Amino acid sequence: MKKILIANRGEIALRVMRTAKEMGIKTVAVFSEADRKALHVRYADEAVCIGPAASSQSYLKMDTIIDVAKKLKVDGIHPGYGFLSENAEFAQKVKDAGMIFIGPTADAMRVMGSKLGAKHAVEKFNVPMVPGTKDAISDINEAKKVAIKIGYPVLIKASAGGGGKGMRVVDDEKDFEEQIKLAQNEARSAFGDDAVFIEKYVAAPRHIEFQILGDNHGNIVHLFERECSIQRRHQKLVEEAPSSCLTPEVRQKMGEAAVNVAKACNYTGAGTVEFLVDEKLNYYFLEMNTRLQVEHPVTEQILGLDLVKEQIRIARGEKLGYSQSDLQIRGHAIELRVCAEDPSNNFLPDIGKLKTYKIPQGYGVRVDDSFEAGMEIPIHYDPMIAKLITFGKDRNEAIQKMIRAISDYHITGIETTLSFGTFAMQHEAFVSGNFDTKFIDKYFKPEALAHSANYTEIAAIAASTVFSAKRNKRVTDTKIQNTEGANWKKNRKSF
Ligand code: MV4
Repeated sequence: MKKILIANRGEIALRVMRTAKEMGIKTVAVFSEADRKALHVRYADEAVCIGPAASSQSYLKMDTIIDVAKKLKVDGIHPGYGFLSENAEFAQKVKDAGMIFIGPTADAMRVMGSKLGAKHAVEKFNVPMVPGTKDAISDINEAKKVAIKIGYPVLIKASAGGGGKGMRVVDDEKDFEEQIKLAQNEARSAFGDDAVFIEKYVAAPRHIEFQILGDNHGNIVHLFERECSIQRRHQKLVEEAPSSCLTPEVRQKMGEAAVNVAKACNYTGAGTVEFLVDEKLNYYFLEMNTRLQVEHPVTEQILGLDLVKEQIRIARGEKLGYSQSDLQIRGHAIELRVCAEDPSNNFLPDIGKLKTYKIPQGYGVRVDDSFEAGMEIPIHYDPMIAKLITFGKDRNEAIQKMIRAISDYHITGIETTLSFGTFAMQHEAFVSGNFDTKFIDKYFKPEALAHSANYTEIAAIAASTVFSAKRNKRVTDTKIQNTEGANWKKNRKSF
């Protein structure tokens, strides 16, 4: 592979191009009229404008992108995440045009693109799933019987749905029929497919996903898990690897289940197997994402592997080159999504110009971004500005580094989720590892923000003072000093 086209924008386009460059592969950027001055355009060896700002007229134009790729004699296309990354038709078109789609086969994408299809595919592979209906609901009375058997509350899901779209909780049999009908209508208009099914509703689960790699020679490994329980409206805000709640035994079992899911669809490339985990550490396979995910850097940091490099190597037909027993977790990594959203105002998207933009540096800090001071946040796309990733020898070190890195990150001109990051890193539930997908609903109030921002400053002072005062003896990393303002103030005075 000598030249690849990146069918994406923003930080992920840049991130893919950096690895390509290291591998001696030339890069082609595509961009919309809104992205003329974007960094991914400047970084690429060649760049082609493919249409107006709206994604539907640029980044989603399959044939336009493939035409550009053919004209520029590209060998492969990397789809990044979002846009066309999980579109089986696009993967097929790339292949039919004689190029390599850097991702799974169109078949694997098709199977896993349907939640019911995925359940059927893994049926014979000993993978735990939430109790529910196996097929699309066609007979309401049959479905009612299943609902009674599994017990209310039940959750209605759309087979073609994603990101929580089209889900409905039903608490009582009297609402069942009406909710099914509403869900079917909603699914038909949103996804063009009215197949819905029901599952037992797992209240306050944790979201834990396993990274998978499969080559074209039948080898499949997992790269352990990421926990993404801190979400809002199905948007992840904080992710980490490994999870703070799994035991080595459960981790091993889940890893085996994840590999089985990948085997069930002859998976090749990088993929993610998503599980729900309840408070007793029961785990249930939910779905498989057939793309590189936003949060992949935390896995890279704890394994010392470049996942884009692995994707390209696999796409070139190379063997994995390691087996499961060669892979080991080293350290702990946390990612915070830095989004142009105002946490003090319901996380409403904020628009404007980045007046100041200075990123944190230092050992154990990584920033994947695509902005510079003076740039405007385009309103047409995802509001994510950057991903701030920290890694340390253990979870506490990664948390401390995150608190420090956030306080070293200077953004003015727009509101961001940085302040929420400080809140989360200092919250007792997060620090102790005793949290779930209801973290924000349960604990977050805008009033907590100003408060924790002050703590950040104090934390930085306290940590550095302790460090030098004790002649390089670490005294801060046994316990994160984050819970009580009073303690912080005491510490500060004593320095
Ligand atoms: C569930 C669930 C509870 N019980 N399924 C949301 C997105 C989709 N990928 C699956 N989702 C859920 N499925 C059962 N049977 C709760 C959720 C859910 C959720 C899952 C992961 C992370 C955050 C979430 C927030 C709300 C609901």
